[in-house]
Amino acid sequence: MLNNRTAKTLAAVFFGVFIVAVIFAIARPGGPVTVVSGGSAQAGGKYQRPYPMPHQWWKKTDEFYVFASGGQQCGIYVYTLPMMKYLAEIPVYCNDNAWGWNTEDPKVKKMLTNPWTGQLMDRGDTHHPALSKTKGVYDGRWLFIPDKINPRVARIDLKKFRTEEIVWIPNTNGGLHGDHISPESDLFAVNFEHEQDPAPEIKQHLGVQVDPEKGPYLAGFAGIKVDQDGRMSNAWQVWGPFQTDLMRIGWGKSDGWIINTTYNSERATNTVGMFKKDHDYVFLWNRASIEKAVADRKYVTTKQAPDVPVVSWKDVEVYAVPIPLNPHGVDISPTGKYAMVSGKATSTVTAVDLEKALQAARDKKFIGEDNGIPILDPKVVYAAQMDIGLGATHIEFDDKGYAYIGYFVDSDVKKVTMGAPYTDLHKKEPWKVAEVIPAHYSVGHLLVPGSDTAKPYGKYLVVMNKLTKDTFTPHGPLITENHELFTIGDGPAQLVDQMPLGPETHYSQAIPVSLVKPDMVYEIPDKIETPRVEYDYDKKEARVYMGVVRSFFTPDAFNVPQGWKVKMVLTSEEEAFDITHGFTIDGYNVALSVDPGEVREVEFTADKAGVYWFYCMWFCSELHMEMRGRMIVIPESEWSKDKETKVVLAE
Ligand code: CUK
Ligand code: CUA
Ligand code: CA
Repeated sequence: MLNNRTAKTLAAVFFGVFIVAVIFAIARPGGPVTVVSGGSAQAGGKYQRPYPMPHQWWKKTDEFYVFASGGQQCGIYVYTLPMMKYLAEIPVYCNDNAWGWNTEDPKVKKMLTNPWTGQLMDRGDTHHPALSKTKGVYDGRWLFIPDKINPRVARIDLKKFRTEEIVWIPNTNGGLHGDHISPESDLFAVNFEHEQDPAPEIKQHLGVQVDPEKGPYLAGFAGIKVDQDGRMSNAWQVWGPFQTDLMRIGWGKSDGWIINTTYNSERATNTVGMFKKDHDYVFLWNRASIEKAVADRKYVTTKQAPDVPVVSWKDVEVYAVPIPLNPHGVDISPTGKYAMVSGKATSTVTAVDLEKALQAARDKKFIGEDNGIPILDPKVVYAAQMDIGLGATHIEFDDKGYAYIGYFVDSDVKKVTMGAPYTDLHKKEPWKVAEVIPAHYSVGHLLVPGSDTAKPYGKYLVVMNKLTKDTFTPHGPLITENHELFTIGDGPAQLVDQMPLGPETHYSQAIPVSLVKPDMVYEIPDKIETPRVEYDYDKKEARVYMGVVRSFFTPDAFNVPQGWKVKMVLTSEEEAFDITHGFTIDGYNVALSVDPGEVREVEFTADKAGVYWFYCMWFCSELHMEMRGRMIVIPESEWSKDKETKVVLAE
């Protein structure tokens, strides 16, 4: 046997040889493409980067876009799999200078303004993005994302990677949480996690009184109709005694059912109170029964929203399945048969057989009721209850009959076998741990591409850790998040990459690159506004129509009386892709991007007299620095009509 010292010397020699080999490889420019080994995957495996790096390597190697909610970042992060290349942010609920999305654009401002109070709400918290579907699988048209702070839902157009529309939800102050899209994308639904003392009309219709200080309060969820062209509108709300946390809209075996969890069946107002009962619920809501209640006019409307029907939980078909201690995630298996539910304060994860649950509901096999909601017998509807770890959070599914359960406390992912029909796929004993995958650290959501569809893609697992600790180089007390990529499928999961991503993603969805075909430029409108300045003395408004093209603003100077409103329409006449211009004015708190072919509006008040340069912020040509112009703000007492700017266009 080698003594310790010999072993160390041998190791040093080995390491030296390895280093020399690497240096040799690096020192051969123009040599054949090699793969530098030493990663965690199979040496020379496809997840390692080649050296020298061929141009477009990432583009040619990536298979999926990932859309990750940004949490307090307010929008969506976009990156790719398997190369983990951070590409973009899609701004939604906050001003975002980097991505040219600010509220001096009246369209952005309108979307972010509460229609009932008129208040601009440019703070947000995004949690659960949902990709649009056709026939239960992703179609690459839109991405939906609600705000948790304010009651609103955004739709992002995947042609432009931009927020296209925001619909505000009436009758609630905020606290929207879980959400999901129906298999044909005609209904988007979102849970009210935070209980409310709602409008008197709602309390009266429900026949429930609320003590504004002590509660118990009311909650429910909202249904949003999505048109063929994506346009959203409030369709209905269901209100009742219980808050609701996470949601899935079923498909396959659970088609037509909205499935959500409550962790506060106690209807308490503090943490201790929310743990009083040893169980809470998963609810099964029959979508058709809600629509029938609306059609039968069994609803009320409120002063705030006279056209949004509010239905009582008593007038719809709903069942409860007891789930131990404060469930959080509820996720549905690919055939729609199982709802897997995690309990935050229990070591169990429950698999509810939705087929059996719906049969038991038809047979009226109840073991009681809670606030009038019939309770199904766990003995009949549970497919399994697995006691396999601490702090279960969320669950994802692959294409081979496995479920992946994230654990916050255990800091790992348990890969488990599911029951029939999935036993045909994995051919193992069902509801057992097949593999424990360590995470760094404390798992929140996880992502397997296509997990919430009838046909998951499998192949990759991204673990979204809530804590990062010692993973990356230190950078102060507020620490980045960590998305960890594993390959899954044949053989044990392999950690192939880790990526820091800013605070704080909750859930992500991934779609094949081939299903998203973004436009790279805007279509230049048929009629381009002639550059000009119009002065409206009645409204005290100057309207500036400005052309934007390398490397000019036309007009490049305009006069405006002090105190007037300035409304600008900026038209990019660029047709070349990747030539974005910016528009900002010294001292005026105005900044936007103008993408190729894009028409952008800006509004502000010219409240300070003097000469103010505006300039382009995106480096667009070698004359980028020269791409600037002047706004001259003249005190009203010195203004006369002959100061009006006349734009003379060069022939
Ligand atoms: S919640 Cu954040 S990890 Cu909003 Cu989906 Cu569970
Ligand atoms: Cu246009 Cu820089
Ligand atoms: Ca509880």
